[in-house]
Amino acid sequence: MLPWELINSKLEINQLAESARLSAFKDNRFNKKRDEKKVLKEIEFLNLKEFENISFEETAQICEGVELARRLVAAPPNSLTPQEMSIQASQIAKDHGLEVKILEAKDCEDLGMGAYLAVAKGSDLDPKFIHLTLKSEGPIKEKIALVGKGLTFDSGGYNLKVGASQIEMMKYDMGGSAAVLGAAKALGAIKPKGLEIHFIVASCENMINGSAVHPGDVVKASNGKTIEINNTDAEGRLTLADALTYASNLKPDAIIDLATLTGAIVVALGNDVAGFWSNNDNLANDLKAASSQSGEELWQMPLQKSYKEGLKSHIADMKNTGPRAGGSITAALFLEEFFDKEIKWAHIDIAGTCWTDKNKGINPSGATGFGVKTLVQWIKNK
Ligand code: TOD
Ligand code: ZN
Ligand code: ZN
Repeated sequence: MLPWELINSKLEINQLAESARLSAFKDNRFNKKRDEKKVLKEIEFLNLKEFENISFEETAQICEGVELARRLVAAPPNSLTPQEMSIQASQIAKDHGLEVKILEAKDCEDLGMGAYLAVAKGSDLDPKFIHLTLKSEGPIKEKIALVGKGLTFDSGGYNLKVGASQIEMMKYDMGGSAAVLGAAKALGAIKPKGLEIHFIVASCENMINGSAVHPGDVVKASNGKTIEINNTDAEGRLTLADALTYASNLKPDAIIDLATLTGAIVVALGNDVAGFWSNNDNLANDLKAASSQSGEELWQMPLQKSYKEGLKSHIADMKNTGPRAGGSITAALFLEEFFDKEIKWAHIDIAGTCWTDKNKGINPSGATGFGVKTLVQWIKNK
């Protein structure tokens, strides 16, 4: 029995329920225990007489979003392909009444998405550009775009991941899109008022074949800027360049992108804290508030303008990789080139927090579902 004098609000009881449910999460889809029926069925709170009629519905809806994100990240790359990601997104749309638009390679070509398609062409699997829209009933007071990096596998391309770079882990390189799709599921169920929310994922693989992009190639993104690809393993920002341009063209009030973008942020902040950057103090403060409520830890990093020097190219408008020093910051500065300046923006690098080898009550697969709870809380706080 818990000392109930510690629990003095419906919020804390819901937080307790959420922790219990997410700690009991199991994912045995890919092993012989797949038919095991030992799953948590019910949590009963006793002697809560002073708290009558508490609803756990919203907590359950948020947990479903986190659990979906975990399943997406944990799924092997031969299972969660761009095609499968688009099918999962369409299912969310169907279940919760969201609009769904899946752009094929040709549609992306017509939009001039030369950066995204340069990454995608190294794979024999078709890319799928996913756009879900949740529109509340009644007057819309704010339009938001949530963008997730959706590399279902990142080999590094011709700048192949070798040595200790954990290529075998790179099924997780769509953790940002898992957070966005998990949030789409949760918010599709919660149905917040007065908001139009766009969920955008430029999904593809980063692979090597006869058509794969060469280190040194110059490509043009859909906002007309040219990029010299001096490192094919910095592919996430190339896909995000076109995804952010697409989001910007929707003229949202705010854009948040989430990506497993750089190892540099893992070196800087580790596996318990994600780094974020923003061009707007109000948005930054709102994100910090949502993070302290969700329990998902964020730390604000600088948009150090002097580091833009490192992205200068002799041949194109910019290059996609700067010096190793400050690598997570130059990645954020690169992204800032791909949306209209007056749009409030935040970038969250979850390369460290999207996966854990510490079995902190999280299912043995290690996928955390990081980002869903903070995105949902940020929206709920509006
Ligand atoms: C980088 C710009 C992107 C790449 C990232 C990725 C690194 C890896 C682990 C620290 C490196 O030095 O190889 C770094 C630093 C720990 N690599 C990265 O950060 C090429 O992992 O592939 N993004 O798509
Ligand atoms: Zn990469
Ligand atoms: Zn990547």
